[in-house]
Amino acid sequence: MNLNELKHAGLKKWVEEIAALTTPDAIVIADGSSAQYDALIEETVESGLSTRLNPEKKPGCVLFRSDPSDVARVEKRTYIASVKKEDAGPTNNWIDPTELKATMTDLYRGCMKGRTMYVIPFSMGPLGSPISKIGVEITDSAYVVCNMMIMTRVGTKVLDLLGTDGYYVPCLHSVGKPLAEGESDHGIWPCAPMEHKYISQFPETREIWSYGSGYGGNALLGKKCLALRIATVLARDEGWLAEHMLILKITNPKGESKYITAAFPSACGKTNLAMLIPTIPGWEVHTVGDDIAWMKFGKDGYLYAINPEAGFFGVAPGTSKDSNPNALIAASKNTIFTNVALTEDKDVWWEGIGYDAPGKLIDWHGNEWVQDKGNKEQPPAAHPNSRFTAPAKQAPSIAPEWEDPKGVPVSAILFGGRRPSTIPLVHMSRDWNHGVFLGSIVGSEVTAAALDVKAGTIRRDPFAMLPFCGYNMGDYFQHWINIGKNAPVPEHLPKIFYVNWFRKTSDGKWLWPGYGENSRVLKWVFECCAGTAKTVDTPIGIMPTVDAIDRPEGVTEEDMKQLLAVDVDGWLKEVADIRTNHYPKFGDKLPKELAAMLDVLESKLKAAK
Ligand code: OXD
Ligand code: MN
Repeated sequence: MNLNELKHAGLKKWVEEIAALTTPDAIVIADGSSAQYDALIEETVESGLSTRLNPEKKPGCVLFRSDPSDVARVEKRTYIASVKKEDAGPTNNWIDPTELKATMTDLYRGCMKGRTMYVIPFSMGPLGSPISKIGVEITDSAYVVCNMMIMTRVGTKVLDLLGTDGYYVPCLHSVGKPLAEGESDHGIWPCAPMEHKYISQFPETREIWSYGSGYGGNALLGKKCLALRIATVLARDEGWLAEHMLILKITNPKGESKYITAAFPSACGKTNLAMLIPTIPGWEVHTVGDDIAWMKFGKDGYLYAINPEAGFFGVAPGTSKDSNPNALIAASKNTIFTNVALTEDKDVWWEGIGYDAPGKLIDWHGNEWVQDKGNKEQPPAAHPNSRFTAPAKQAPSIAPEWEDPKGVPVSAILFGGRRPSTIPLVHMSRDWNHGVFLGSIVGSEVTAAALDVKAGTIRRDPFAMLPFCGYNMGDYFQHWINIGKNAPVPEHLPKIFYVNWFRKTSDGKWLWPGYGENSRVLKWVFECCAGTAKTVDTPIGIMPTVDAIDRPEGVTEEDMKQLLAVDVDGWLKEVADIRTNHYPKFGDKLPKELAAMLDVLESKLKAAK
C-alpha cells in the first residue's frame, strides 16, 4: 500500500508534512500482514540489527540490542506540554508547547535521512469497541513497527475503520539518528544523546512527539504515551478511567467468576499476577491484560474494562517456570526479545530464568560472558530491564473473552507496591472515597524500569500513575472521586483493596512467598465481593481475620499475625509523611475528601494507641 492509497485526507496531509520535515528515503505503510512483519524482521536480521533465534527452540523469535544508554523510560526527558504549567501539575515535567514544538521541529528536520519512514495505523483496544481509540504512529524504526504489530492491532482494517475523516491520535517518533551514505546501525539500535531525547505529550491537541529513544516505553507510542498519558486526558473529559492496571479473571470451584484489576508501580509483578497459577485447589485465574485497563460504565452501572493492548511487553529477568510459566510459554515463539543474553545455540537466557547459564553467552552488550557463580559483583548477562514482546493470545492463561469489545465487569480494584514494612498483606477500603485515598498514597521501593530514579528508595507513586498521568495529579484524584460520585449504580462500583506481597522480617527475609500463593489473597478479595468473607474492622480499613486466609506452606500463624497486624506506629509515620511530604505537593488541587480521609485515619490510629 502506498501513500496515494490513503483515503483519509487529513492523515495523508500529516504524513506528507512529516516526510517533508524529516526527509526519509522511503515511506512504507504498515498493513498489518504477517508477510510484511516477516519481511521487516528479515531486513533487520540481514542488516545485523537483530539476531534470529534457533527456530527449533524459539520459532519466529529475534533478539535486539539497544544502545547501552537506551534501556528504559527516561522520566526526566518526558514532558506534559499543556498550555498552562499548572495543568501539567507538580508531578510532571513541563515545557511550553510552542517552545517545545520549535525545539523538536529543529531536531526532526532531516532526522530520517537514509532511513525508511513507516506509517502505523493502530487501534488501542479491540477493533470497533466503543472503548477503543485509534492512533497513527510515524516512526523510522523497524523495531518499533514490529513491536507495535505485536502490542496493538495494526493495519488496513484500522484505516478502514478510520474512513475518510475519522479521529486518530497522531504519534510521531524518530530514533534521532540520520544515516549518511553507506553508514549502518552497527548491530544495536541507534538513539540520540540524552539531552536530545524528548518524550512529549501535548494534552490539549492530543498529540505525541517522541525523539531520540528506541526503548519500548518511549517509542511504542500506543502504550504509555497514548494508552495512559493522552488517554487519561480523554478519560477525564469523557467520564471514564485510563489506568496502569492488569485485568484478571478469578473463578471459584463452583465456576463463578469475578474480574479484578490491579495497579502496581512498574516491575512489581503485574505480569506475574495477571498470569498467576493458583495454589488453591479448584480455583482458576485467567489473564485479560497485564499493564493497562480502560474502564467505562456499562448500562447496568458496572465498570467495564478492556485491555487496550494486544501483547505483553514483559520484564524478562526473574521470569521462570516457577515464577511465571504462562509468560515463558507466551514468549516461546513469535516473540521479540530485547537486551537479554544469547546462548551458543541461539536461545535466550537471563538472570532468574531458573537454571544456570549454559556455557558461553553473549551478554546484552554483545560481549562474551561466562557465568561466575561465586562472584556477586559480576555484571548481569541480561539487562535488568530486558524485555520480551509476545502476542497476548499465546499465553495459555488468556481469558477466552479477553477481546470482548464490551469489556469485562470489574468487581475489585487492587493497589499495591513493594513495601518491606508497615503495609499489611491486604486491607479493603470502607467505601469508594477511602479507596481513592488508598490509591493516592501508594508507595514503592524503586526498581529498574525507569532510568533516572534511585533504586532502593521508596517513592510515592499514586495509583502507580506517577510517570503516566497526562494532567495535574490533583485533578486526577478529583476525577476518581467524581467517578464515585457520578456512578450510575453506586452499589455496582468495584470494591477497592490495598495489597502488599513484599513484607520482610526485620532480618530481611520474605514474610510471604508471593507468586501463585497470592491466589489465597485473591480468594479473600473474591469473598469480600461475594459478601462471604471473614472480616474485621480496623483503624486502617477492613481486614481479614487471622484465619480468613489459608496459610501457604512455610507461613506460620505467627507470620500471618505479623502480615495482618495494624502497625499503629508505622502507620502514624506514614500519615506524617503524607501530611508533610506528599499531599502538600498538590496544593489546593488536593480534593477535600482526601484531606478529610487523612484526618480520619490519624484520629482512628491515635485512638487505637
Ligand atoms: C512498563 C512500565 O514497561 O511500567 O510497563 O515501565
Ligand atoms: Mn507498566
